Amino acid sequence: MSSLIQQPAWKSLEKHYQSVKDLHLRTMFAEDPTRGQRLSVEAQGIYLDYSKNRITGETLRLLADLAESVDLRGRIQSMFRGEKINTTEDRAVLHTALRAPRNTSILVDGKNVVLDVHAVLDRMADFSRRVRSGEWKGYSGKRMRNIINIGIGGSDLGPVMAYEALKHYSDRDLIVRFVSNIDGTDLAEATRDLDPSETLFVVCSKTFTTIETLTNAESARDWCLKALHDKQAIARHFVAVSTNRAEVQKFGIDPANMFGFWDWVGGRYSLDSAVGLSLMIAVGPDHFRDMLAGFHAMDEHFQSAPFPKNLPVLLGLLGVWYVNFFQAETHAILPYDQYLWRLSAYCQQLDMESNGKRVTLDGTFVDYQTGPIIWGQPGTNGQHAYYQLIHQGTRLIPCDFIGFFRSLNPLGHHHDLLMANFFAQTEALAFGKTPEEVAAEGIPPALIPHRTFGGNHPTNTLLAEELTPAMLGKLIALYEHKVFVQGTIWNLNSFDQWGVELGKVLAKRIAPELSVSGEPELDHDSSTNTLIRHFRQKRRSLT
Ligand code: G6Q
Repeated sequence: MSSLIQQPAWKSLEKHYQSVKDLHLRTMFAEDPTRGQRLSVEAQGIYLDYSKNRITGETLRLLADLAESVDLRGRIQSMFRGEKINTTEDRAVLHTALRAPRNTSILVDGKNVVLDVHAVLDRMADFSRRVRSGEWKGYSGKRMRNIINIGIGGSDLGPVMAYEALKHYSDRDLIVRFVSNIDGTDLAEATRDLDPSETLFVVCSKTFTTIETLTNAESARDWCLKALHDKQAIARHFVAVSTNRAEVQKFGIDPANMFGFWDWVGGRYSLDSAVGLSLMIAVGPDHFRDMLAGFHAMDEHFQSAPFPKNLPVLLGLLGVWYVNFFQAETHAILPYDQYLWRLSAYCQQLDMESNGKRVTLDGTFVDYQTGPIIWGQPGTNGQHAYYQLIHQGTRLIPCDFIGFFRSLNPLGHHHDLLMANFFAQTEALAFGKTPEEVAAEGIPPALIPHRTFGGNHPTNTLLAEELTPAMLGKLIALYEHKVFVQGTIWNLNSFDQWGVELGKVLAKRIAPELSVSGEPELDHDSSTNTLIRHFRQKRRSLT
């Protein structure tokens, strides 16, 4: 048995669960008219209402005990101090240093990394200004009008999510696109209407060995050379973001046009490093720095706020309550803001790649559930699709609702209607509609079960003033730290990703076996062998 489930706090939670699992939010709200105010907290401009969770004061107290029993405080300090808490890769975990103010000092192997961080940020800012002003010219002397980020996973999801989120603040004269999929369609569609002489590629890869990114970058280089006819053009149309100088050079990108970062930045935690270069070009260095300040403000809150008022700790512990005691399989993130339409996909990687693990830091198998499946779409679209299952399906799906007081695009009464839906959904999810209430509406008896809503579906409501760059930084840091809290409780290394590494190796073996010319020997299982042969045969007949 693992030490986690033997903790007195865990055992107390198990016992406590039995006594609260059937309590209904309807009853809890009826018994305590102040619950809505009491179970809420405001910090860093974010108002979190967590009263519509299936918890009592005792639940919160026991969850806080659990956090203390795994030394969450100590782990937070270890991360911020730059200790090598990514033990399987023997690395520090210091994405928080990427947003540390210039005058601070964080040492890794005796070196103040904050100086390096700001040196790169200054170079990025200078380059972004030159591109935005037209001072940076393409090979034929034209200014850059198109920016294409080539990257995948952590080198794509962060920049694309943040670019979409901050589009309102971006230079609308620039076309900014993101290519990630090795499917040629992605690059073909991204470039088909663009002029190579006005296009800048930002090739983003921590390792600079990722097959999708390098293949896309090579094809992008061919596309450029076909129009510009001179290898010298590459230096004006390609820049790299990477930790691997040698590979960048081998690809043909001038190291003077490379923006570095460090092995203590995980891919999915790298948006605020040079990986955010295309975002910085789009929104400008000032907005980018505002975003970093937002990240940093949340970092400080996470480090210093007492647990009962600590946003990432609260969200993390509530998540553990549902995953481990209610056995919830998934968690939905539902932003009611069109600009945040990629946030759920971003959080999906952040959470599932970090805590999708079944082995603890000590190398033993867990005997409890770990990271949930993260999913979602922006409201109100989801309401016309999958909310049905959340309301009336058989599963318990905790949800985070994220909304803003003010819209960046005030248009008639759109925003009030959006937010009316926002509030109505969490209300309906919590309280449902009883058979008696349905009957009172004059619904025929046969339809009453169909029209009844059980309610008791837990939600968190997060509200902020407006989607600014700083607020985006705060929201992302909030979810980063929530994931850390949960990884700490589950005793996981949230910062490696061996499952992703596996994928990078597997395809390399099969790629040569698909060769059109020969009939390479196959040594897989009978299903894979047959599929490959079938593919080769069909493809040959189609060429
Ligand atoms: C993120 C993962 C993974 C990674 C991509 C791209 O935490 O490690 O999503 O970001 O595989 O890797 P490169 O940046 O090295 O190309």
